[in-house]
Amino acid sequence: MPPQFVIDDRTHVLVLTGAGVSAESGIPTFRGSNGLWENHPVEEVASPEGFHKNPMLVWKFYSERRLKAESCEPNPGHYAFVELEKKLGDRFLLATQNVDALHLKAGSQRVVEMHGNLYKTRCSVCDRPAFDDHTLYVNGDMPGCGRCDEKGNFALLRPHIVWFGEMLDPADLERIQAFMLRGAKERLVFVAAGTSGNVYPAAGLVDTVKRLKGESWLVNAEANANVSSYDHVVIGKSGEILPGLFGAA
Ligand code: BJW
Repeated sequence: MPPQFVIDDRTHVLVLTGAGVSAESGIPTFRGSNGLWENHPVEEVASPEGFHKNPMLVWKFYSERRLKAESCEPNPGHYAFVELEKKLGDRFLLATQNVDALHLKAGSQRVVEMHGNLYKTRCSVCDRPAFDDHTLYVNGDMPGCGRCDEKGNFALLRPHIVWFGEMLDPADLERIQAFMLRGAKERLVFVAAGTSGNVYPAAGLVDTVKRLKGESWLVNAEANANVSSYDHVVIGKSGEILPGLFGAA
């Protein structure tokens, strides 16, 4: 019998996903062999300093990822969370570190994109809201804001991505926190899948769940950096494990 946890009408499930969940859809992960960071130094393409130094390189990196992700489809791991949400409704929240939007494409609704969205762009200077954008910026002309330009200053558009050293949206963190506090009043279950457990604050969620006396599960291809923090660990591919993980009471 594969591992399974039972859902009853008091169960609240907070999911955290990482790049491993999209690996079976054909999207490369970050760390490890063939990971994105192997050929693209993280400080050059995923930091504010890297963008300031060479915006063209950063836009090329994200444009290539836009192109790649657009041709990818959700896999059974993504759909397992869609089914779980149908059962739980408001007692479900999916926090993803992934920017590929595949959870949304699969049909998940209660989604927090902690690290942004590949298909959104915002101004690097002013506070105009992020907007939908599938453009591939590869031809050398860097995109300008348009609004800042009106005031005579050229301001670069940038990917709507949370880079290292940048703050996550406080509203996203508050939404996750509020969900955990509400869930802990009944039964809080935390399921992390396909993440190396290296990047904070996402990697710290399991510790918060523990403090709130919740139960935690890790589904990952290998023992990750914070594996010892979890109550239950299932080693394997998320697209194979997740569809059978959630059983009804
Ligand atoms: C499979 C599989 C299959 C494969 N099935 N599994 C506390 C302590 C120390 C440092 C910090 C701290 N708090 C904050 C920091 C600083 C920093 C940080 O965490 N640094 C660490 C690296 C040490 N964090 C930040 O800067 C964050 N900002 C912040 O906290 O602001 C306040 C602050 C600032 C500065 C100091 C202190 C406070 C922002 C983090 C932004 C991360 N951004 C990135 C790139 C942008 C997104 C993008 O371009 O796509 O987000 S980094 C990259 O890593 C990306 C990912 O979302 C993120 C996590 O990676 P993930 O998803 O875990 O992927 P992998 O590749 O690492 O792992 C995949 C796993 O899947 C592997 O284990 C495989 O085995 C597995 N797998 N196939 C199941 N089929």
